[in-house]
Amino acid sequence: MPNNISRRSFLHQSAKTTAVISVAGMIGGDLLAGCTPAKVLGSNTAFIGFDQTALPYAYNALEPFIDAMTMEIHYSKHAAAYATNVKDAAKAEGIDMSKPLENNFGSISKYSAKLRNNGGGHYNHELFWRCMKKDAGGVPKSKLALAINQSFNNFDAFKTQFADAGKNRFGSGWAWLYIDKDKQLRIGSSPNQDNPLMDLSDIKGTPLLGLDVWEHAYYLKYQNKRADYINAWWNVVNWDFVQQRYEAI
Ligand code: MN3
Repeated sequence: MPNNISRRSFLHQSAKTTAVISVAGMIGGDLLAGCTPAKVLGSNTAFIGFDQTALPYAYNALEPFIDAMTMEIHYSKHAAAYATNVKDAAKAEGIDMSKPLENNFGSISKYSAKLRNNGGGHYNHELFWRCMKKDAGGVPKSKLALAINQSFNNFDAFKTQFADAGKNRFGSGWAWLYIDKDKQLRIGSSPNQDNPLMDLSDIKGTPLLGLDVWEHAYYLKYQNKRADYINAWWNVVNWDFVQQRYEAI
């Protein structure tokens, strides 16, 4: 314990941290009961741990829009490697892995590139898998639908702007629907495995919906046609999950 922190304030801080995590865990569990094994996902304050969680559906569940082989390689090779590597980096850099991974994103610029890239890679994919579902797509409902209409005029205009964020991301990265500090919905994109929670990100906020536009996410089926992949992806968007995240904020 650093000398300048008294035992009393340390204990107080620890208790506060524990309470926040418990509440977040309860919110996440409640929201997603029977929906996904990742109980810790759900609200903006709910956390993602350092271990890779089970994919909440079969590799072929998102066919024909995302093929089974792409899903298998993406989940069991690419995403699995991020999960392994983030733990290596966290161990080397003295990070407490019992705490939420995203706790580190606000100061990620102070850590190694290995932690940034693999921490982002792991977090983004854990979120991405849950942003998709078999027999999903359609349109958002309720408060999220109202907010999207308010922020982007209408759902079609939102889709166009979001798709453009993905199409125009040069090289590898992500498109995001996120909520900024003023609770406004925003669309943006980040390079590589960065995300809006990171202190060095150009866009800042809490991600609600993420789209992986790395070639490994679509190349086997769509080759160079990223726009076709994005167009097909709308058919598997799990709006219930996105809405739960939005309403939990
Ligand atoms: Mn990926």
